[in-house]
Amino acid sequence: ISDNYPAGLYPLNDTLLGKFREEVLSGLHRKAKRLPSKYFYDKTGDMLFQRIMACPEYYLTNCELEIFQSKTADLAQIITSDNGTFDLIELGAGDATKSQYLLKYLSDQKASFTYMPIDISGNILSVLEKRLKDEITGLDVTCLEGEYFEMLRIAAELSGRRKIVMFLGANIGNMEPREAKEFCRDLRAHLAPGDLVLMGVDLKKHPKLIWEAYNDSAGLTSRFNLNLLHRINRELKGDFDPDQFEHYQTYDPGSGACKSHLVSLQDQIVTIGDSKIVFGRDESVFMEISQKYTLEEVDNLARETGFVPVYSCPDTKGWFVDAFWKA
Ligand code: AVI
Repeated sequence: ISDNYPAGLYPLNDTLLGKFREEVLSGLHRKAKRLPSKYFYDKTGDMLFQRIMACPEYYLTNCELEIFQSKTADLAQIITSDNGTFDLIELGAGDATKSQYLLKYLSDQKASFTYMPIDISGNILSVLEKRLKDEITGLDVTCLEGEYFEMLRIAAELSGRRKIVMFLGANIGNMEPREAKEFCRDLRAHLAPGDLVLMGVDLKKHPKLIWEAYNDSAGLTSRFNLNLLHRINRELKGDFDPDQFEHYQTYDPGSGACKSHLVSLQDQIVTIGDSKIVFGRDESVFMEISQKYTLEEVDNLARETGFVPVYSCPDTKGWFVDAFWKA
């Protein structure tokens, strides 16, 4: 994930474009073809993701919003429980839709802290900084533009206080469980004993609800996936015919793996730059994992990666959790 980049960074610079090409081609040359979902987020992808978050089937955003709006005092209490000063760091802050409620509450309580949003897009950060400063008087904001872990190192140097690191929105779910573990271990290595993590995780629930969240009736998730083919055509000189691919979603209630695929509707050869890729009819390309966990599995993930789970804050339906882990 450290070389991941969040929504809003486009067009890609030459280095990132080279990486994009390399990852797309190596994924499509594998026996079981795959494409990296981190590239979903170009301008159209960002817009589609905003629309997904607002669509009736995609419950995740509302569940986490409910936690931040109605359990603000609980969250704030854990953060301020040791009476010391702290800094609040958010990985991939985006527009801080959820965390702003916590920031406002802590600010109103006269807590002394700096909010440090980390994002690779300076543009997003400057918009965020202006908005928060306008809406929350006296809020101390230090934006950190760059890779998550590199910026976390800088945050630690700047801060010298206890760090509260938020990683919200079920972003951890877009990593395979093995990658998620590696990410959490890396995160732990960047923290000091006593620091806290607030991790937003989508929970296992009735399989139909999960499946429908990724098969919305307006077809937005399908467009979100197919948009990557359009992006490859535009940025990597490809000639995909997106009409010849169909979105196919699976959810395995046992493992909690919710996976999206694109299925080739015919035998076809696609050119990307100088490379030719052969697709058989019905062959699928694995696009994205949105891993779901039980509360117990969330606690286990914490323990296996060097944290102590301290407090779980689920929404009222029990569909989503924001969990505090202590380093
Ligand atoms: C960003 N991420 C947590 C979303 C998810 O639920 O996995 C991305 C997404 N993919 C399809 N719909 C939403």
